[in-house]
Amino acid sequence: METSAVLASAQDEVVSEVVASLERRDQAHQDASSLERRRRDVLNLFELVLRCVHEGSAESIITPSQQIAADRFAAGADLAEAQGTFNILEEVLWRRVAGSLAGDQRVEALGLVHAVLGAGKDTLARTYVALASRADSPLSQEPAATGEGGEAGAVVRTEVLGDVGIIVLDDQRKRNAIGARMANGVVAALARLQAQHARAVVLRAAAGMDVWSAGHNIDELPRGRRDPLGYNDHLEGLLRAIRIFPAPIIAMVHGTVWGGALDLVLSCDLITADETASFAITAANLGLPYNTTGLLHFVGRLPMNLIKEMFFTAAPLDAQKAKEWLLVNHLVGSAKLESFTFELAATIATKSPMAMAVIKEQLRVLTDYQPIAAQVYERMQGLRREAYDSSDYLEGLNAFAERRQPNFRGT
Ligand code: KGA
Repeated sequence: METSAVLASAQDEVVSEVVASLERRDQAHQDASSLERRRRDVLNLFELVLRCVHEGSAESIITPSQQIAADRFAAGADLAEAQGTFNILEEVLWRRVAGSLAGDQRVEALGLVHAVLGAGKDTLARTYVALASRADSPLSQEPAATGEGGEAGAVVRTEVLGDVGIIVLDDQRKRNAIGARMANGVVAALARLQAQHARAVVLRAAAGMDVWSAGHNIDELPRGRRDPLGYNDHLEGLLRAIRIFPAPIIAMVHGTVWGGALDLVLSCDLITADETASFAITAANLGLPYNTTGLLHFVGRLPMNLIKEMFFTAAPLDAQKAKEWLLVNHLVGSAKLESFTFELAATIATKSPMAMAVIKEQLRVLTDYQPIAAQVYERMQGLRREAYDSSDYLEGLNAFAERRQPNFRGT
């Protein structure tokens, strides 16, 4: 019997044992978490571990662990407490695996459980350290995402319409620029919608905005000597969360889309837009060497000559042209955009969630992974480093802050 099947068959007992153990532990600490919430949290974690064991990889636990860390940090829990559930679950799973499997299969399963929960705990610790070292970060001041209906001042709102989740980017003042607060807000909203078993999600800007998103928050980009779009960048984490979300996500675009927001839109599964939509990738205005993973997102979606024109001119592609180039799936009039998109999402929500989740994942793997020799990748990173260490990159950032045209010198 496969390890994941052994674990899945023990789900109820494992979850009950972990919850009971946490209850005993917290009686001493007077933590008053509700039993129901605790059971749900343990079950979510168990399901994540099960998925990782099934996939033979810890990748799927990383983004949710970052979110767990952000939530627990914001709630004032210390790291040991946040890791407690992972530790207890690991203990219980060890006993379960040791009692049900034998020989090589047992050794392999124990190793996998240890690696998955270890990666989760490691992610918790890294996220705690990052948050603690940025005690003035927006994330630590105020939870970024809202529950249904939203809270005053939140930049991301989540709504639910039947089986469809709606995530609303709502920072009119900063034109929905995506910084840590907004990116973490969307990741948290996705985690919440996943827990609620949303079968399709619509990602949109708040009604009335004529900028869908101004892209990466330029004020939060590092000023040289560090990869501006490294693996731990918040927008990068958000793109991964969108791409691995196990249900279709439709970007509904009314208004203009800039820079990394285009990467976000392309990372969604479908795009609907109205005549106000336009799409620009403005890295060359900032002197910013776009990251290889990001370029791959474009290569997987658009013809090479269009990608080159968009990157080299940084000029917006209007809605009509975006339709002609198949960047958007559907171009509809403004008055109909919402009803059309929600109907499309509702139709998708009636289809098999398991089939869709696996097809989405297969397509992601098929398009995301390109075999590149280590040497070639390192050479590309070296070339990128020269660009983000250059004075042109600083000139691009300064020009944006000073609201003027950049004067690039190629140095
Ligand atoms: N990052 C940080 N702040 C931003 C921002 C951004 N991307 N875009 C806008 N803002 C702030 C801006 O500084 C101003 O703040 C406020 O939002 C309203 O902007 O009020 P403050 O504190 O001065 P503005 O420009 O007055 O609004 P507008 O006239 O309506 O013009 C909207 C647009 C979107 C056209 C304009 O703001 C703009 O050009 N923004 C930058 C768009 C862009 O090029 N984004 C790409 C970012 O880079 C990126 O995503 C990557 C990674 N990339 O391209 O490779």
